[in-house]
Amino acid sequence: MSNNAEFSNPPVTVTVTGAAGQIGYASLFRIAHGEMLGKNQPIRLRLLEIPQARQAAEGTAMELADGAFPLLESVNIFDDAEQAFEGANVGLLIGSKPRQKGMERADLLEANAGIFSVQGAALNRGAADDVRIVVVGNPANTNALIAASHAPDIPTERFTALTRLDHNRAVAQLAQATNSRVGDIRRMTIWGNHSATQVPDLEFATVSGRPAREVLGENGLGEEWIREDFIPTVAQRGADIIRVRGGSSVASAAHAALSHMRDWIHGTNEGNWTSMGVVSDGSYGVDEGLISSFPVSCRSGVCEINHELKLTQDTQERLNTSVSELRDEREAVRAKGLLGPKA
Ligand code: NAX
Repeated sequence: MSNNAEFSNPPVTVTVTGAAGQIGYASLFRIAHGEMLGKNQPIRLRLLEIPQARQAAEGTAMELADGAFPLLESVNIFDDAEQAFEGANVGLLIGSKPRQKGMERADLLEANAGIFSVQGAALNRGAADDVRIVVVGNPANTNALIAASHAPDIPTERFTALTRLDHNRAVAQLAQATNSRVGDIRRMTIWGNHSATQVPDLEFATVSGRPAREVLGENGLGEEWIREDFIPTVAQRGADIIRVRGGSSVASAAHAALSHMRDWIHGTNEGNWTSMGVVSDGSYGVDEGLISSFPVSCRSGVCEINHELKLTQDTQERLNTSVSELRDEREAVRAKGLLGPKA
């Protein structure tokens, strides 16, 4: 597709599932433009779709060709997970079954377990040794857990779930409340599940280097704003977007997924961190092995949970509730025999 003689890095293979969907469409052109892996990083795209949506993915590939992206070496389309993940260095697992009317959460879990178990096994078989995976498709945390459980040869740390959109929403809310710029906000945290039980936490956040609580206080905002406004606004933002926009979050979700992967590979800024759903090591009362959102710092391609924080009692109680939901999700899929050998 392009002559990459001018780029010195060897190409990276990026597999995107749900490529013909909304978030896929909002992601692919930016990936091809180097906004995820950098402006010097040639990319080979492998797109996975279900057979019915293959043609739409082919249309997207035509548009990608028309973008004449210098970094884009090739685009291949598959409806078979094993082929799609062959040689993958990066996996964006966006495609999933949406919740339909009358569907219980357990049904949704089961429907998606079918998808993510197959994809986990396919990753295990064919992905590159350095593969890094972010699961966007909901229920993202448990889908990531299912995929990881079917990939015994891939370290569980390489399977992550997207909570960066929640993180970004929290940063935006704090910036707005303190009349500051988003770039002035650091150390925001999302704990727990990517669901209504998530725990947005600004306890450690700073605004231009000052404690967020102090700056909020100067703006006449305190505990009540945090409990009644900040936390529910962030946790219910997805539903609010649907109500106002008439459709779910798309471009902001794509942006979050790209930022998640960029920070993982290129690192978080010194003195700052981000939020990611990563496998728990038992910290903060989160059962070992669950995929939960934590504050993580990334360096040299490795993200680590920050262990030094002292949670308020309220945050810990909220996190316990979210963990209990994650535990229930894991048990629901385990009971159906949908967890793989590594669970
Ligand atoms: P769309 O319905 O537009 O696209 C999903 C695509 O996935 C469809 O093209 C479908 O054909 C494909 N697909 C289904 N099963 C597949 C399979 N087995 N293999 C490959 N592709 C498959 O949904 P979209 O708006 O793009 O959202 C995608 C997912 O992201 C949903 O599960 C959604 O709930 C989730 N979200 C997660 C967010 C997060 O922060 N973690 C936020 C945004 C979003 O709600």
